[in-house]
Amino acid sequence: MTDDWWKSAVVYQVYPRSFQDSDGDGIGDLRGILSRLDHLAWLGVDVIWLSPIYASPHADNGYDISDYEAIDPAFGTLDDFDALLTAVHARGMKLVMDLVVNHTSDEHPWFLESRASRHSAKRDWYWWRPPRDGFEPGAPGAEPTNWRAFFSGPTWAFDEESGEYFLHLFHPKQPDLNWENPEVRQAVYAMMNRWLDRGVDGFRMDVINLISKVLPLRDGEPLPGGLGNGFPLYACGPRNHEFLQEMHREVFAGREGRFLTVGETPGATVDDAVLFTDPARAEVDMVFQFEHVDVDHGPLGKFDPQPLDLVRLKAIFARWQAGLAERGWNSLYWDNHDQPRVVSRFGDDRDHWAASAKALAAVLHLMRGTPYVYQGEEIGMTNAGFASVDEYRDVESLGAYDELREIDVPEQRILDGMSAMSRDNARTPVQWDASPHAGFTTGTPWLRATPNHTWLNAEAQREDPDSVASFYRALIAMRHDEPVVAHGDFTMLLPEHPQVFAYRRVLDGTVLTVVANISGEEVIAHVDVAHGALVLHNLGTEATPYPAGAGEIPLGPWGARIYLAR
Ligand code: TEU
Repeated sequence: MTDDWWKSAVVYQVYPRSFQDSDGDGIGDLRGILSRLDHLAWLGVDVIWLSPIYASPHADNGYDISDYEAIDPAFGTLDDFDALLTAVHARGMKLVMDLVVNHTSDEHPWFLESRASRHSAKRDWYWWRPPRDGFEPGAPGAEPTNWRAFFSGPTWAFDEESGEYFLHLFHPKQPDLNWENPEVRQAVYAMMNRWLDRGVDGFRMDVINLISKVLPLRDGEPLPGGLGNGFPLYACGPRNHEFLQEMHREVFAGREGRFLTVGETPGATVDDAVLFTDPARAEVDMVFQFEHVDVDHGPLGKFDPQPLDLVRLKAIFARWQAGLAERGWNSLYWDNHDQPRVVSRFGDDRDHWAASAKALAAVLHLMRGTPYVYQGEEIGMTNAGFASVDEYRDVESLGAYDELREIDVPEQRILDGMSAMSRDNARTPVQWDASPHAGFTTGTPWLRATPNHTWLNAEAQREDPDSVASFYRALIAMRHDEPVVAHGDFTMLLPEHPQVFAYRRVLDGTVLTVVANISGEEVIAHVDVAHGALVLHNLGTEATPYPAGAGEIPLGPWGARIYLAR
């Protein structure tokens, strides 16, 4: 196996809570995942990334870990984990764990000890600071910096016992670890090594570009609403690369190259990503960038979505493809547990559901990079259609609701934004079949299934060669079978066209041309394709396919065409 095997691999993300429940408690679990491995094998994915399954109070659905080496009882036991790992490997697949080490749960023993006393041996494992000069402890404005948290409100929580504040970039139950402290880093590396020794095949590293803060800690630029923007003071910080290179030396260097490491790096630029993923720097193999999933955020942020500007979206992808063409590597994704469903977001889940799901899949999967398929994306799962604030569980969405109400944004505008953009859209149960709760559970699901599961489900698609699932399967097979997909160069075509997403991939004389209509109108794409090029896929187009080489390609609403010329 070559060190860069992941360049022709496809990763499938499982959000265990919503994937498959095996014991009827309404929460997905490890045995449920085990029961669905045949679906993943059928799809042809190479790697499974498990969102956190560790012990957690679930303030942020497991991204608040209270024991990195225990399986949360809601998901099962370590024996269940070992059984799953064995079964995944038996099918020739790999298993990657979610590594959440920018912060722990406030119920982690490390934090309990740190909080116990200003003089605790672990006090410096977290960020503790006295009230701001001139302010009474606990008084508004006494927070040591003015940073706004990702989930709204300040990033500092006051601890009455010790009269000091602790830092939490996310939820107050997610205190940030102090990576400046070598004891913290060594404890993380030791834990990582124990998971690799257990047979795990790598890690997805949660917000791994937030672990190095600019010192001394200081206020950010003011934001509307009175808090400040700390992001430039904790994202891609001064020691970020140093820490990742140390992690690589302490954890991966001595092992053969069977691993996949992907860093989640919100706000990272292409230049940052080159530094993170240049193999000569031995940091991570690839990163999740956020530019393309922030492209529709409006003046009020994520929950104020704007119509898709395809020209802007294409420019983002073209910049990332070009920026990592020589050194480093891209991940490719639309969906994950933090993003709304792409067929609802950038596609058309009403009039052209299947065609738009396939067109979006085609343009993503045939670019240069490692694709990530989020659970249910392969069957074209849509947003949930939540209408009332009471239907939401996501701490980010609920925090945004309160924050926007406080600045008098009309409630319906907020609810519309949440319905379009909430993370809960990605967290409804996977739609396995048309039975109650979509075959996810025999109990009451922790979050309701989307009603369209009666027709939109895996069972209805598996035997249908024209289904969304069958198309994802074909795209994954293409990455395995056609080297041009994994290793070809990339040229964006028609960059200024507002409806057509087209590009060319070339490797050793093989030319792959992808042309998709990302709109509900008929278009003619003026793209040159070699005479005699093979039409691998002619998707969703009513227009009569012109012979390759005519210089123009008519496409119906959400139509797509994939050509291969050798
Ligand atoms: O997400 C990091 C992150 O930046 C999120 O706040 C994301 O930007 C936002 O939800 C998208 O709008 C990671 C995990 O993926 C997320 O589930 C966790 O809530 C978060 O870190 C804290 O661990």
